[in-house]
Amino acid sequence: MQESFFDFLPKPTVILAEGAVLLPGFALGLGADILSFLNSIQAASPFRHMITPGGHRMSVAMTNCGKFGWVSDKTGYRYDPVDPLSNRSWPEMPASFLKIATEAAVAAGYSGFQPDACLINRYLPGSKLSLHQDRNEADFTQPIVSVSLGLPASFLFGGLKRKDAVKKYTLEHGDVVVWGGPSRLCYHGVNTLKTGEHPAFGKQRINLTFRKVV
Ligand code: MD3
Ligand code: FE
Repeated sequence: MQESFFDFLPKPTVILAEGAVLLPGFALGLGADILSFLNSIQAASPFRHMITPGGHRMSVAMTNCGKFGWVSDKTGYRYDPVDPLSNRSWPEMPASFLKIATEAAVAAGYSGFQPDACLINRYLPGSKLSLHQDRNEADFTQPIVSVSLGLPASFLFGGLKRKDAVKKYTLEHGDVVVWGGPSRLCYHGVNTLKTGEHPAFGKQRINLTFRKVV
């Protein structure tokens, strides 16, 4: 791809909506670290396609690290301290994951964010995530921090009602978004991932979402 003079300038923070702060490239330094931790995490708790309460198999593959993991099956959604595939605790949250999440929260104005769950989503070309709200957590005054790696995605960001208009944003490798305040319960989703090749992550997109569950 063509390089330009401007590639060397840091991209400024973008306020997507009240409480939703995009920090472009905030996690760029973490790419290699994340790839090696992903290998050890998925050795203990492999990526799997969860089943929604409606009986559909999700196209996004998921695993977790941290004290709690997000799980879906025919009985519903929940945060579980045990991986149902291994019947063991989820892999520990790496210190570098925790550090980037808390530093991003501080940069967006949320001090004291102590995530106890990290959901790891893997998108291959063709994967998508339908419009939804994240409301299985106990305290909605706590933000969610998301880290995007690998192939870019077209992200959909709506309002507090499912039928509200959605805006599209491209989330690129290294981008971090902090979703708090009035944006915490907004509907959101990810359009079908397009084929591509990322130099470090190959034909996939990885998204980490850090949450305070209890
Ligand atoms: C806006 N993940 O795991 S990250 C999810 O790219 C999820 O994998 C998407 O939605 C992904 O639940 C989107 C951006 C995101 C995460 C949480 C939010 C946006 C949010 C919570 C509230 C509002
Ligand atoms: Fe979500």
